[in-house]
Amino acid sequence: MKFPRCFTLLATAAALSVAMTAQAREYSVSTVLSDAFPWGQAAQKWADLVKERSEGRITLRVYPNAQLVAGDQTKEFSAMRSGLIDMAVGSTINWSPQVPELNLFSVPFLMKDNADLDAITQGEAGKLAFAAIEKRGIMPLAWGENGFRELSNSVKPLRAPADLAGLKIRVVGSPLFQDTFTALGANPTQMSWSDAKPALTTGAVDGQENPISVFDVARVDQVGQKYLTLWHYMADPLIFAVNQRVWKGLPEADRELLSQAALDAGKWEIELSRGQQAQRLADIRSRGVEVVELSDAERSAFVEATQSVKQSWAPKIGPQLMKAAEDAIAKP
Ligand code: X2X
Repeated sequence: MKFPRCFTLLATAAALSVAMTAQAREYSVSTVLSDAFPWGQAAQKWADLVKERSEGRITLRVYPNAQLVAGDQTKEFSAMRSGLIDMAVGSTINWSPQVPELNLFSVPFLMKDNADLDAITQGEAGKLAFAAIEKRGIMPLAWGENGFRELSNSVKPLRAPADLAGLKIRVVGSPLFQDTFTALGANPTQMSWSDAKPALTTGAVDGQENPISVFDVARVDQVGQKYLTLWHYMADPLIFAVNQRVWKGLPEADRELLSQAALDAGKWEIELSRGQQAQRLADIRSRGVEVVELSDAERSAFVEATQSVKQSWAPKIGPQLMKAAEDAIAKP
């Protein structure tokens, strides 16, 4: 059959565009913090790398402020598992209610510095943590970083567990934190990050704990948090992850692309975040915040006071993972 030339051209263009739409895909990526923070920048970097390397075929659209779960950050993992969210760059704290093994990172004073954290995430313990996530219907791809969490409050410099007596401290809605701050004699109050700043502003809570980058970018000092104790009691890594149905539906080459881009974005963000740390602390000090650094003896008192938390949570984290983490840290 012979078609007029213009018709053939049109038909070809239509066929091409169908093929392109069949190939071009967009996925949602959830984060708690926006790209004003290293966390959101990690997700955006992932999206940028994926866009570039797929030549625009794959779009990762980042939805910050836990908006896909109406601000309820501890529901992010479940929403991703159910397919409501395709992907996320999420904190181990927020996912630990569904993946108890991730409480490992919240055990107070388990890791003392970045070397300890890296020894865990980059070794056997990291593999076990990823296996625990995979077992629950999510494909983990790479590590990023929110950072070591420091303690701020509006009342006084905190140097000893006794200083926390009766202080109302905002914590994330993950049960281990309730235990840690109760063990310290404080009065922990669970709430999402979106509720935290208003609660600090009105004085409904006296204090909070978050990495220096979060304290700095969110200007937590402007809501009366005048004292910041650097106690490095725990760090929450970030995890780049994908819903398993989405993952299984991808061609092998796209899986490889997404995975490598996540690894590259994670590495980039960890370096960025660590590199900014000293300047951020200097800026926080210059805004009039009294920064408390603990002596070894002062820190030991906090370690001592929270020992019970490790004992009660170790069985939930699992002996194999606990041991792998402790072995990784003990290695010279
Ligand atoms: O809610 C917090 O404190 C935050 C932003 O650090 C997390 O999502 C774990």
